[in-house]
Amino acid sequence: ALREKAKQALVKVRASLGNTYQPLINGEWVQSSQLVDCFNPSNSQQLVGKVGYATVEQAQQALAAAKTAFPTWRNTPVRQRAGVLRKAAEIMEQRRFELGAWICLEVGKILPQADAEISEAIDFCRYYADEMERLDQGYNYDLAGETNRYTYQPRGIAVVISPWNFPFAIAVGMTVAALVTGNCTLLKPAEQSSIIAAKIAEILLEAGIPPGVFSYLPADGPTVGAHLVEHKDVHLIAFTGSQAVGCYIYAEAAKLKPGQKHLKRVIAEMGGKNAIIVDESADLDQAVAGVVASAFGYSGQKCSACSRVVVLESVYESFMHRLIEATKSLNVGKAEDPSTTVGPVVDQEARDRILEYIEKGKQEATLAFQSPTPTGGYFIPPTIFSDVSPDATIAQEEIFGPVLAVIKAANFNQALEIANGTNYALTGGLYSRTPSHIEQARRDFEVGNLYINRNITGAIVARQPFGGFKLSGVGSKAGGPDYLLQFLEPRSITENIQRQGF
Ligand code: TXE
Repeated sequence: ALREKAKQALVKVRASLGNTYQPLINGEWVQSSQLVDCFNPSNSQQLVGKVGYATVEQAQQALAAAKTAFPTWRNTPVRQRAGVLRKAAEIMEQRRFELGAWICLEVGKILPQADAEISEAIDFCRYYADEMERLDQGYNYDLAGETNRYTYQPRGIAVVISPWNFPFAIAVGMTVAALVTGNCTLLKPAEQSSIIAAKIAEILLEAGIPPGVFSYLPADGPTVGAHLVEHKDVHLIAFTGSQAVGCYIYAEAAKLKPGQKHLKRVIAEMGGKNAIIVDESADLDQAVAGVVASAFGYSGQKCSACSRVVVLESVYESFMHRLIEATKSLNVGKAEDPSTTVGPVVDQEARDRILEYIEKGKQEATLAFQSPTPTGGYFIPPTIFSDVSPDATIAQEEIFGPVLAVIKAANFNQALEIANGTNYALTGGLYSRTPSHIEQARRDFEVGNLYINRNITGAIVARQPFGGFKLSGVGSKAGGPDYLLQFLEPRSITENIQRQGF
């Protein structure tokens, strides 16, 4: 029945392809004459819609509206702010199949994975609503004659800059975290996923977000995005995307502009070069299934994807054989086709970049397997390189495509050293039935999210706060109890309540 509903939603969404989406500023859908076409990655001829890119002037209007709305929003009872998120979650539940179909057509994600994103967004709304109500109680540390109250207040104006790879869940997660904590929020989505972001704006509007508190600004990153990052009135930037842009934002946030009286807070999630270790005691069937799902799901376009597998010498041949057999069973095709397991990559630019890495890989290592590829969209075959050196480019740089580097290790210590040997520290995995190896990995595997004997993608809100360290990110434990604190300013108020003798 669910599959049937998803199919019907796809038919309905197809009927509204080609519509135009405009920015939402101060509660109004405004007009931009700079229209940009958006095509389906599975079928590069199919127009999904047209997006009106906000101008710098419109971004400034959104900032001014946010400034005006802030005093009221910061003093709106948390229950009411949380209520908007709960209402948004309800609307997402009602529209889930339609939203999934938009994700499928705009960024080429297969329907079950698109649907999982809607669930994640709903969880973010409900969890952050509950968490903010809990934080709002603050803490009382009273002494005789003195009260001590610890409370949290919003920071001000937040800019959310979101990526295209989780165009709904990540954009919703960052946006609602900023809103429920009382910040007025401007969402600048990735160029490749502005239509699904327009749906977020529709939902928030319907859920009762007041004018000015939230604006949707589809726009070009290096001009309008950068303008927002650099603006003196912005207090906080929540970003998920590439390392280069994340580092630029971090540096820019430290620069004081004329008239700026605060330092900007940056929350940045910047990707990974994630490894799974397979030792000699691993259940190889389980390991292969986990590696294939983690490496090739959504064509490897996840910051949490497995892009390196480090295998101990004694099981290397056997693992490689099974890995290739399992990869053969993947079905590369159009994202909307129910038999597809691996869809396209997001656009021509991504495709060209990944193909360059594959060429590089052919020089650096052995091409062990490549799936057949269909034509007509931005398809890249799942690709496996074997005998990869730990310091090869394809073992060090984030490829963000369905390309897996298999690296041989002589022993477990060396495997751990190889796994830790990149600039990133996001997700990691271990397949093992050796208690001492599991213990050692718990202690020494340098990642924010470690998964033992299971695939390494798919963090669950409230259970697996998601985010890394080293060059993977800063302040980005999304979906966990620490995340909202980044959006808040803690304050302590101490009051002497002894009689003062008057
Ligand atoms: O990211 P960008 P792209 C990685 C991944 C991928 C690579 C490039 O390796 O191959 O980044 O992807 C906005 N000022 N990840 O080009 O450019 C941009 O408009 C302000 C990892 O899509 O970082 C978009 O909204 N904003 C990843 C957002 O930044 C700017 C997810 C991300 O775009 C800007 C995505 C500027 N100067 C990509 N330039 C993850 N961590 O999961 C761009 N933007």
